Amino acid sequence: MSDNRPALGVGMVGYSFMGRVHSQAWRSVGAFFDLPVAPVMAVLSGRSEERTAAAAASLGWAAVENDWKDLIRRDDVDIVDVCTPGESHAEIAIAALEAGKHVLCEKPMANTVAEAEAMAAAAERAAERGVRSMVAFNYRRVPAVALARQFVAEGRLGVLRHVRAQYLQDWIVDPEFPLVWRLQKDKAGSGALGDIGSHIVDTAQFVTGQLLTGVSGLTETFINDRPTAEESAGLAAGSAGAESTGHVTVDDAAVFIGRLSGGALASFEATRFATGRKNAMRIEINGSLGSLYFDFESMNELWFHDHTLPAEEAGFRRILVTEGGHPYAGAWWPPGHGLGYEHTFSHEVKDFLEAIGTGTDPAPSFADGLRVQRVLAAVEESAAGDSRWTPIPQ
Ligand code: SOE
Repeated sequence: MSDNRPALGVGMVGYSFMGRVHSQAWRSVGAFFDLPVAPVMAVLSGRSEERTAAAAASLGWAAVENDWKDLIRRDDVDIVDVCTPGESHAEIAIAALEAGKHVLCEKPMANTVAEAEAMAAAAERAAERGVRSMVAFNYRRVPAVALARQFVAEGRLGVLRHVRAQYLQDWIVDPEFPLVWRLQKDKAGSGALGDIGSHIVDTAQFVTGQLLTGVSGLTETFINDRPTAEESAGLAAGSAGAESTGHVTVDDAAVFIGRLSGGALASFEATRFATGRKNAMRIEINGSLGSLYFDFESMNELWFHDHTLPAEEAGFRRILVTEGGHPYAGAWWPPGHGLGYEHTFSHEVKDFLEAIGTGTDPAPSFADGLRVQRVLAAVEESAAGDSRWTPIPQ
């Protein structure tokens, strides 16, 4: 498509795992989707001069700033993409919104409910001036997850009775795995609960169209001290050579049960200690007319059981979610030539750019991010109080 579309400059803060995958999305989205605006990868910001310059060169960013405040001040930045650890989300996102920049913010949206409240209030004020904001819950943009929501909304499952959601990883099972920022409360807010539990809370609420009204939870830290890590260490960090240890200040795993606003009973499990499970983000929903099952490790598939069929022929059947008529899928490859993790981020920025271009509010909004934050806080409160039932303020 060429091209009298408005160009929108993107400024991204952070260039580690999430920065890399977001860069891939900004780079590819315009080649596959017909967008009302054209994103320009204008500026990358990071504290280390040398590393930021190297990342900008390899990821495709035109310029570099070493202070995010300078990035926000630039006239060639219309959108700020926040890919930093949670500790700086609120400050960056609020400053960007106040400067009139649209904001895409990584999840969990904040480290505390108070920060999330301030962000949601800033987003509401900004929206009055046509400034948009969205939380980067990318799994909503897996075609099979979007199809699951469609099935529920069409009534194909009938009345929902059960939601069973799990997010299982195993990357910190080794006690020698270092104390990366994701294991430090002041940087990450919480552990498995916020990092991956937030995804399954959002996915469960998105697919069912219902909100959690209360929870009862347990959290656990299995390994309390770990070798210290380099500041930039990520998920694949090694610990060789570390001479000191530091204290893990977050949960390694969280399990909780909850009740959804439509009456369904839900269970959630978020852990980094499920040996053999790498990125098993799963959800099963059982309704009066049928059931659905999804596992991200087979992300192009949705399993559907139609309970209205005679018992002799009913049963879970696999839908390969790669048809042109499936959500997002038609923009990519012919049927059967599946998608990967990175595509979910392309879909996320596509939806965000469409909302900006058409002047509509994108989802999940910062208000949605705040609701998820309240669930996380309620799980922590419950876990600290003998798993006492804890209502979620609506
Ligand atoms: C680490 O647990 C992580 O990278 C999360 O932070 C992401 O949100 C998830 O998509 C994959 O795992």
